[in-house]
Amino acid sequence: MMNSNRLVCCLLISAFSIAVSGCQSKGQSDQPVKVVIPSPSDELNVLEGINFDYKNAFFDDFTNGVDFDSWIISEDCWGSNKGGITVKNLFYTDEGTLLLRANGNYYSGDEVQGYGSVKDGRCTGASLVSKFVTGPGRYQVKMKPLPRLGACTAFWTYSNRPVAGAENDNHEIDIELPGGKSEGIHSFKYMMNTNYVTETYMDNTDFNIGDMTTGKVINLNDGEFHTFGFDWYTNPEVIVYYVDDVVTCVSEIFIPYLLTRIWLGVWISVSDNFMGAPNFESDFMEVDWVKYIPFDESQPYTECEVDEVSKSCPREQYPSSPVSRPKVNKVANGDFEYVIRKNKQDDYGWTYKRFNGEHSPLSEVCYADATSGKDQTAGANIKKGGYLTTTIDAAYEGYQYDFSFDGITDGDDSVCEIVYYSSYVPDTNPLGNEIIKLTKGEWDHYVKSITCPERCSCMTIEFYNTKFKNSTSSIQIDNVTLSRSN
Ligand SMILES: [Ca+2]
Repeated sequence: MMNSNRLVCCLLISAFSIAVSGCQSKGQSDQPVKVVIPSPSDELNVLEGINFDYKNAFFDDFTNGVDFDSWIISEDCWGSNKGGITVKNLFYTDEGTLLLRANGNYYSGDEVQGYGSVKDGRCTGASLVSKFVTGPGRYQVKMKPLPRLGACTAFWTYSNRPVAGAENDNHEIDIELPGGKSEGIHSFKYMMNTNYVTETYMDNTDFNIGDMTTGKVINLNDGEFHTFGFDWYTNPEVIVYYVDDVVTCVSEIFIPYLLTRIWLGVWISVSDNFMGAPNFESDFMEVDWVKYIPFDESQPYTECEVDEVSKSCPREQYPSSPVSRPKVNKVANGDFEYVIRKNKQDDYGWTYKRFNGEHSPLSEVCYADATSGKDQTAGANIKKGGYLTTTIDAAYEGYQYDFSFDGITDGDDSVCEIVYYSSYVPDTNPLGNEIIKLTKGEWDHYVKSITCPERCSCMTIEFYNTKFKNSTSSIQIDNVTLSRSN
């Protein structure tokens, strides 16, 4: 970024607020007005001499779900995507928020089908596109990004115009999470800000918000709502990206100028290099509101036919009743019932292994079956030399979880071990661990409160017998749950 300090300074000089009644309409537009912004109070100033066009502002807090007149719900699959996006992953809550679900690699349900190369509902997400068109202005979303690696939580503009004999004009302004790719990792300490004017000319910043000078560690999947946004100017040509009151990027190159639309959603790329591997079952992006306030006529743009989507959802399929916000189990397939639905134990989140030196077949020392769980449901077995493990990513310092499982053992050396790592996926240098000892006897329900230690980025949950290949103990495990409690 060149000359960014000057702009950051003038943008952060002071907080100010503007009363709607004091604003004059600047020009006419056919953009619909859903709700007049009641009392905008913006932390970030606008460039001097440029005014907001409040008359054509748009605000949606999704109180009654997704408004058919404002939003297209996309049923689609773009690029060389994996599973695409569908209304079946879209919900609104009785608390007035929108929930956009992504199903990761370990989704084992059958209520969602994909549109891309993966058809069984894995690697699917959800997305909205504005029916109205937009231009230069302030774009904001208050949301909780989907808190796991591998799913791209995004808020963006998109307009793609064919050009004879050349690359398309691909005009985009993107906020995407998680970031970290520039450091060779995937992390919610980073977010990506990218603007394009063709399919290759773009300016990308992978901003490390975890390094903020406040000294406070910030992770953008912390379970709190954050306000993400960008101010898109065309005169002067500049885009200012921010989260809450922190400017994350000031771009002065490859600034879009085409009329566009607002997009938001969560989706899974064909490449794990982009956002990491989606190694989770299902989780949610949650949106409180979306705001768009155009700038006045001082900010020119080029009219064009603005792309919509290849396939959209009919009105009768829009979500019609609210749901309660679900408590997400961060452990994929913790009840093991997938082994019945899928008739296999691998590929759905649990790893069944043997310690070094154990030569009995895996099928004898660590396996799942249809009847080894609680109440003769599906469950897992761990005997001498075997160990069962699963990984939870994007679990950062200070995150608290309620952890529980059902277990039974006939021995005195059976444990559950939780291991913490500073790397974004488990490596050979754990930060520390905690052990839960199982008690010999009947089925027991084990409960533990977990707090991720300093520098934590992920953890594993493991079940095994500590006498290893000399153990005579037999463990059965079921109903493993891990949910955020702070
Ligand atoms: Ca079970």
